Amino acid sequence: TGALRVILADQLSTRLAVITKADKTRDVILMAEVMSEASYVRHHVKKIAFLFSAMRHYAQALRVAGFTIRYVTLDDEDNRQSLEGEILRATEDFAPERVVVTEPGEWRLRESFEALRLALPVPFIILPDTRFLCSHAEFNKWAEGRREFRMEYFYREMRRRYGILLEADGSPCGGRWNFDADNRKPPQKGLTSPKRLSFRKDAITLEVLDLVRRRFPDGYGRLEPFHFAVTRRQALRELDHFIFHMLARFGDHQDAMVEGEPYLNHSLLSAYINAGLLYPLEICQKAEAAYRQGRVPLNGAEGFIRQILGWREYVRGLYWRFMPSYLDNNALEAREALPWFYWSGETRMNCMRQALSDTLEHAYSHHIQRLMITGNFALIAGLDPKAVHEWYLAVYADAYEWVELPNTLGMALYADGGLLASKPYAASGNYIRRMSNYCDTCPYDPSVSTGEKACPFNALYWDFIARHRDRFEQNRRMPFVYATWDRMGDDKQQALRAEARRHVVAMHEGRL
Ligand code: FAD
Ligand code: DLZ
Ligand code: SF4
Repeated sequence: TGALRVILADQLSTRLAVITKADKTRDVILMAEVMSEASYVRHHVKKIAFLFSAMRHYAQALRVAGFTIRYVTLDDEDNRQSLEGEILRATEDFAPERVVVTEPGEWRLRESFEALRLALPVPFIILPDTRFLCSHAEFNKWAEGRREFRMEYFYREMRRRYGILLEADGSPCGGRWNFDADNRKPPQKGLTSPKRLSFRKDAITLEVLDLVRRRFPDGYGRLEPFHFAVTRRQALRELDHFIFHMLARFGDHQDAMVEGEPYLNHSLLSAYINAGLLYPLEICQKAEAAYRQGRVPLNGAEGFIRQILGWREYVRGLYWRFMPSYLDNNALEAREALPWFYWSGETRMNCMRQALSDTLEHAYSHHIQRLMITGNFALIAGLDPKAVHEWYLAVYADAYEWVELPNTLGMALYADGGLLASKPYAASGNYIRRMSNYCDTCPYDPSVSTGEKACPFNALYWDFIARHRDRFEQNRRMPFVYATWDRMGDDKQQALRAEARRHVVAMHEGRL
């Protein structure tokens, strides 16, 4: 055998060198469903089913294209149930001249591949992941010597490098780089979202659903209904559906939240991009084309492109630059255990219950639910960052550590001390009332801060502000917060802080 070429579950792309450089006559492609990867956190069962079905479809397409594939299913009796074990076993069986893999997306796997290198009798070649638009070297060049790593400046460079939304003279379309000021509109009454696609489940998917049902009986989340795209062709249909029907309104309601509308105008593409079914650049180019054809306004196209060309590449750059120590950050010394309702969804707080039940049901919630509901609560209640991180890594179909960790630890929890975010995303019930309709049916009242009907976000917010005064008082982006706090006077401050402590006790006792 020539080379043993390994494809991981989130590398289902045919443009990676591990495939384009393969010799169909001599090489073997290895793909393996393994328990170690399926259980290192308590993954949502839809995430496991999506990945296994997409892997099997991808392997089938390669087989049709003439490649030799060793595909190891989870149920295979000989399966050693870890990637390292399966690479070693295939090396024993095929005696390849070398083993080739694309760099994995998580530090933990990268480390164990380094150890595997020593155990393999043949050279082990780890190739760069060229699906990303900014290489490690390019990111490090940008980051070198900077004290602050602000996404906005990184994003402008990426726009220039890829010529996205630029005028002929190189200036940004519309005269500004960022149109966020036009976005973030609260939801008007009756805001709904166009119908989403649902893909027919073929024999492969049905078999995978059966496997997941049998092997993960206590898994997190609801397995069915299962609507995911599982091939590139289907994912491309999802992309076109979004560009044609949702992108025009993406900007306006990017931050809105509506009960019973988990998707609104979001793209639902993250799971597909991250697994390799879609390429980030093709998405940005299609969004730009829709703008140039006059089908979508600039604020929608720009806001969407910024998420992919900007945020997504930027968090990946930070992850690899600061791992492995990044994982241990806990700048705000948050130590509260993760309350059980994050897993069960059983809480009286309606905003939390909606975000958590969307998550259980769909392995999805949109960015503002992740950041300003579940993330904000974790921040102001002082939940332990590692526990929160493991939760986010488990429950979303798009979750891999390279993208999840900076978003959780940096953006949502400020646990990296402001490396990523210039201010903490802490908010009281008032923000949630403005941006959603969740408060309308909640037993708590967002305008009340102490007493039986008090919205827990209020006292927790003020307690957060008070307990981190030393750190945030000088923050340029929080000018009025401490003035407001000081104006409240001693009695009110004491009452709010006592109320916050009661909320934390109630949270641990499952009464919140
Ligand atoms: P859209 O709103 O339609 O955005 C378009 C695309 O932009 C997304 O598909 C995604 O690829 C990209 N994008 C948007 N925001 C971000 C961001 N902040 N960082 C990186 N890419 C972004 N995203 C993940 O892909 N995996 C995660 O595990 C993940 N964990 C998160 C955890 C927390 C606490 C927070 C606050 C955010 C997290 N995000 C994560 C980012 C973002 O919430 C999701 O990418 C988005 O909700 C996916 O839904 P969508 O495809 O409908 O996104
Ligand atoms: C997430 C995941 C799961 C659930 N299962 C597998 C698997 O069985 N086989 C595999 O090759 N990869 C799996 N993955 C994805 C890996 O964990 C992923 O490559 C790393 O998280 C790095 O991004
Ligand atoms: Fe959430 Fe408070 Fe509104 Fe209830 S009142 S939905 S807890 S913000």
